[in-house]
Amino acid sequence: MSAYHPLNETEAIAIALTLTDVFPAGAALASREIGDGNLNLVFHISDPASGRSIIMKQALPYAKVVGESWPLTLDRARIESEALIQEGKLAPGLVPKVYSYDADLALTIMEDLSDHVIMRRGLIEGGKYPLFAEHISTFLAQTLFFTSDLGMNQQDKKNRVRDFINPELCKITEDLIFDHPYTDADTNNFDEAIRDEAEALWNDGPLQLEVALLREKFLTQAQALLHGDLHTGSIFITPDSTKVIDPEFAYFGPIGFDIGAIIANLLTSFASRGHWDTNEAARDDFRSYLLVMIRDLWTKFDIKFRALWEQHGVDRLAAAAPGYKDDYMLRLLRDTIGYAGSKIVRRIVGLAHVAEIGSIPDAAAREQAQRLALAIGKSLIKLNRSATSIDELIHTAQTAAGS
Ligand code: SR1
Ligand code: MG
Repeated sequence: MSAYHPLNETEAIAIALTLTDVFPAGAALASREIGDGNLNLVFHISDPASGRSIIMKQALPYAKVVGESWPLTLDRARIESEALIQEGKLAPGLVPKVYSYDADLALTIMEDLSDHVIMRRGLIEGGKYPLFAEHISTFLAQTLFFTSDLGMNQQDKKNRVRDFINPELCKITEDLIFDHPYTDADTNNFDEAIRDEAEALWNDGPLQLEVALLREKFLTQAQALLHGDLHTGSIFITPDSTKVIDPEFAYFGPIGFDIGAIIANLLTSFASRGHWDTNEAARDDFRSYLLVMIRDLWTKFDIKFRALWEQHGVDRLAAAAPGYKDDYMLRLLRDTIGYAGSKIVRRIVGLAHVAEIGSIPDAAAREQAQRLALAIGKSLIKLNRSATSIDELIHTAQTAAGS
């Protein structure tokens, strides 16, 4: 047992060498710090001789993206390892295996997924993932249904809600997604070229009403155990395999938040491929591919969640009351659309951006992508309480893009 301190690569190797069932005694291990997220240290440890490797993820006591002035609980490492273990039971093969967790060092050792790519990067490079909608809809249906009051013992659920109280990480979301983009906050971070868009957000009362309602639900509705930060940077992927990582924001919240998060990030990818993209056919093909994937994702989720409910539902009245199931699924769709919109807006005006748009080299093209993303995001937020079909989300994206 060691007192907490951020590990260096030599220390990471020393700890890895204690994993005698992974690495041969005396192995000459190599270590690389590969963390490119906003919060943690991530070491890739490998043994070139045996070809074996692991990932060691250590929480820092502050938000790396800002620095030591933003302290952050180390308990998020516990939340993350417990969520990964839970998700691994409910959605086998769709998360990395956890080998061990050290509470003192806030350190989780897990399966190395270096044969996969981060989905955000894969999409930037034009990658196509034919099984993604199938895989992620299974992940969402399994993890969300079986941690909800529909699919698990309702007394046990209350104990799990307690285990996953995650106030500091939730506060980040409450501020960065559901507050700061709608006021002149210090954390906001946007290109001067779109200041008019930012100021319009700060003055759009009807939009702020919708965001306040979505925020209220995020604050109060313990519907199921969420991943909590399910963007394309939290997914490792190949054409055959999908692995969801990084559930440190896990808590019991509204189901639509997770589904909306992944759809939002597919739509920022959509917005990044505009008429500035000189290969028009490739651009249109990729955009269609993304929209088909979004429709498939929701449709498959809806079918799988309803099927689990039929087979494993634990709530008598929810099953018996005429119309309840359809009403519930409609509310999930509407939440999904509203949260997707909120998560797009924060990626353009708020603190943390997305590489598919931020890395567009031409400033005018980048500005157009940002404006398109904001148009989609705002429209989805305003659609959230009236939508009746995923087709309305697809149509919103197409209309905003003029296609
Ligand atoms: C201070 S953390 C900024 C963002 O990074 C994480 O991935 C979450 O999305 C969070 O909002
Ligand atoms: Mg993360």
